[in-house]
Amino acid sequence: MGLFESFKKGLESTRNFFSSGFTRLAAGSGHFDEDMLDELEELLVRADCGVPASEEIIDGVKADIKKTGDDSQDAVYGSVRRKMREILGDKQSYELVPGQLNILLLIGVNGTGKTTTAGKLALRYKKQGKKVILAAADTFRAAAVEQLKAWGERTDTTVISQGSDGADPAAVVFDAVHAAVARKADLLIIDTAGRLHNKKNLMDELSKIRRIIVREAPDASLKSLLIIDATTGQNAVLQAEAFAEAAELDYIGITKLDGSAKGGVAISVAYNTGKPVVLAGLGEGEEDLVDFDPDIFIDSLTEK
Ligand SMILES: Nc1nc2c(ncn2[C@@H]2O[C@H](COP(=O)(O)OP(=O)(O)OP(=O)(O)O)[C@@H](O)[C@H]2O)c(=O)[nH]1
Ligand SMILES: [Mg+2]
Repeated sequence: MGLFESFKKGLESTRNFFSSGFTRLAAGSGHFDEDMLDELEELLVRADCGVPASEEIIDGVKADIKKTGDDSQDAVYGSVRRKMREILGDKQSYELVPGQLNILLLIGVNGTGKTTTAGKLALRYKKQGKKVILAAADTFRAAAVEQLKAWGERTDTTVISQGSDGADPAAVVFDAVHAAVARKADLLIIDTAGRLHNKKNLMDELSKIRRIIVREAPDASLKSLLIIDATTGQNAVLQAEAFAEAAELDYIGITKLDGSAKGGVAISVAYNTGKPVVLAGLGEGEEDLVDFDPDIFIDSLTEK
């Protein structure tokens, strides 16, 4: 399946929700007055674009109408799409820096899809002929190491772990960084815990992990990727804001866009954190991870 088809399929529920709502709104006169624009804003909020981003989109629509005098259904739809595109920004991707060790730290609350994304990314880069190592730094949950090891087997990737539960994540990261340097790996992917006793513990642990990476591999290209779960809607946005504030955050990946009617979350999260969305999870399978493309996303979210 091509990228566009994958996105279209993944975002079907959101698209149906949004475009049928839009069509219903416009059905009467085919033109938008103030009240209808308010209703359109509400529709955007309900598609999980978030209040601030939805407001900005509708302000943009109003400014366009003022400028052109065109409040027709087509013109309004075009304005909405353009404003969404502006909020998402230009396409950005996670790229490996060639000829050096790249370290990708996967962070996010429990159940969002970190381990699955780690496995999918391992497969992607193995297929490109890269030397990849996975680090099982989620030592909080009993089955976490086993889950990552299963991905290691499936993708034929070395997994660095410290067998027993309750091992120190920082010690796993220390070992993994040394292994990655010694083996001249292209990419070390670090899977971290999503749940600790409280948020402060989680953030402290992430800081500790970062300190160790920077100390042990100062020349590596270190990036962090926050994984959020689209199905949790505005909760995912709140999480992203918290991580953007407390942990150094480079990129965002959104999982479970398949089947979620909350696809607008991508717009909300980009608006509220100012960080680029680079990856989209469109299913549980090992191939169901794609680079996030704002143009394709908007074409999939809205019916052209
Ligand atoms: N439908 C769908 N399911 C996904 C996607 N990504 C992950 N999942 C599923 O979500 C569930 C949780 O994924 P994990 O990768 O274990 O999440 P995690 O963030 O590592 O969770 P913790 O280790 O508990 O913090 C699993 O059942 C995955 O198969 C996706 O893009 N689409
Ligand atoms: Mg996990």
